[in-house]
Amino acid sequence: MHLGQIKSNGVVIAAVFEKGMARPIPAHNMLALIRRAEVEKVPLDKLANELASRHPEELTPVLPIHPPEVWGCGCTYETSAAFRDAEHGTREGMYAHVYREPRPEIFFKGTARVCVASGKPIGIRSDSRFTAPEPELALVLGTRGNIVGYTLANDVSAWDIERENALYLPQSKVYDGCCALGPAIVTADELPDPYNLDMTCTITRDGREIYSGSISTSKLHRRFETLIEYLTRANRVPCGTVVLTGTGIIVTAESALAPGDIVTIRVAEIGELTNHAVTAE
Ligand code: DO4
Ligand code: MG
Repeated sequence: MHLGQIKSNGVVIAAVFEKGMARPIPAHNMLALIRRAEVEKVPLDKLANELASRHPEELTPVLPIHPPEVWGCGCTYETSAAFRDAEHGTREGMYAHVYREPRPEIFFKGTARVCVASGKPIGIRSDSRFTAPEPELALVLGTRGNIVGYTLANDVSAWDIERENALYLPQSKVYDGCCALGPAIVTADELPDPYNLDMTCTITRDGREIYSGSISTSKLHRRFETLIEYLTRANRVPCGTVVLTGTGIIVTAESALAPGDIVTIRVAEIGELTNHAVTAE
């Protein structure tokens, strides 16, 4: 089932999305819906179906969830680790170490404040010369760190600031419009093999495609359970936390984001996350 949120009389509520139409779920936003499914111990899709209106409407999806916390995982694909080490001029540096060692890289990406829906602008820091999209599969967690659904994410990052010094990572990762999520959350039951998804990413500038790349999640070097286990060690993340599982698509320097660029991330089973870039002052 594809779940998300819509705006009804100015209030954000959850909805079931089917064939381009939405069936609103009154009096629940996505977080409340997930929490209720957990408390009542019923599958999320079953509860959503019971509570949703029987009358599909043409409504624009907004952010599929307002996550209390978003965490990012890094160097989970060989392409990401190798690119970042090359940037630092070392053949096998700290990124390869993290790729190889049992403990994964996990960083705080922000809260709902920095998240934007499909169709809304993603940010380019005004003090960055090389901001890149990072197309990633994202996990939506329940109260016990269980995966309740999957969505797409763009972990937009200022790679030049990260490259200057590793201690600048939080500044390269966290700022206005740095995290796009959507278009919808696909419930876990509907995605039996999340390690076999084909993801593509394009960047379009002035109507011309300037970058196109793809990756399969089969190339992911970590299991989701491992990422969640490390994330939740001595760290009880709240229900509705979103975990970005890392990028396998590394864009070229020529396609460093410029204002007006359109980034589109696609996974057939989930949908299309499209955002245009603007300068974040
Ligand atoms: O170490 C830097 C961040 C890595 C990252 O975000 C990724 O691999 O997706
Ligand atoms: Mg990333």
